[in-house]
Amino acid sequence: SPARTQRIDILGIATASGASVRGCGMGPEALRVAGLLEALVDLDLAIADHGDLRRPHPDISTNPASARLPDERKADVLDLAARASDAGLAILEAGNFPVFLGGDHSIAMGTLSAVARHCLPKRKPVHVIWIDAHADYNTPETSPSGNLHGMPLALLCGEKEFDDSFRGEWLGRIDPRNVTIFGARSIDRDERRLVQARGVEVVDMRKIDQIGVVAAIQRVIDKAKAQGAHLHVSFDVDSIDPAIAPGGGTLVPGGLTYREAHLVMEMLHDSGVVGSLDVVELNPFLDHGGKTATVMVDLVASLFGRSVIGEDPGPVEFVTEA
Ligand code: B3U
Ligand code: MN
Ligand code: MN
Repeated sequence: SPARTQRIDILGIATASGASVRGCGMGPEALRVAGLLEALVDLDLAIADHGDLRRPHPDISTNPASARLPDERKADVLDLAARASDAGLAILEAGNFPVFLGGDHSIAMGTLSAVARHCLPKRKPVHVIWIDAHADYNTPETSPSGNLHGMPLALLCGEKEFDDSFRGEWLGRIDPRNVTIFGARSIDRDERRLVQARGVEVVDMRKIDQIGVVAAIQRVIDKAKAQGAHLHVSFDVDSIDPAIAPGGGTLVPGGLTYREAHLVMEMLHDSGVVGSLDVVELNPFLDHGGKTATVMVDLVASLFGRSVIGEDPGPVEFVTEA
């Protein structure tokens, strides 16, 4: 998606404080070890690595003895979100393309608020494609787990059930009608009611099976293009089938295949509307010898234009439903 001259700026947010399973705080480093930077250099892209944001104390991801209380974990999440928001905004204002490496999915509070702070004053709408097995649209009321990585979209979309302690740049920054959850197969009962009431588009696995991944992703692209929007891609590794991507803490069977996931990234690249990316929930401790990290590196390369033969196969023709 980015113009050839646009630099890609990598920022890790090394935390698992929004999750209950330890390990995804190691995600950014695993993605680097798996060759993320080399893959982008290979595509002749300019890159800068800003390193990782982290809390000064041991994260729950690295030190069982420090397993933190819910209030402390919440403080971690909010602090990192605020810092990711400012750092992300600086990257965008410099004209660069931010790639945010999680960390658990709570980091999207910060990353998407950065995108909103950059785009909305310029009257550029923000669209979000949330590629995930889950909807991450719980509130403290609806959440069965209390884990904040299940709540970032609800906060960003301005749900009212968050008390004042959750205030920050993220609150209500995103219009729920500009959000598509893609690849969903596990949504909690009350969470589903909220998503439906707010007009969030949910492309669940059944829909992908029925209409096909090409039509499903093309609809998202068409919607974003029609509005001249900045499209933010928030990619949770658990969207992919666990057989291919075992390195996650909340796996759900029946996910995207390797080929579906790549086609999604290739079509998003060709659309030219993607302006920012999260790669979240990679848990190197649960991964099988870097298998999931490697898949994610390849998927990011596809989003930035890697192709087998270097030729666009041409326009896709199909009939969409009204
Ligand atoms: N919806 C459940 C499960 C979950 C959401 N996101 C992840 N897991 N990674 C919850 O806890 O909110
Ligand atoms: Mn998620
Ligand atoms: Mn998920």
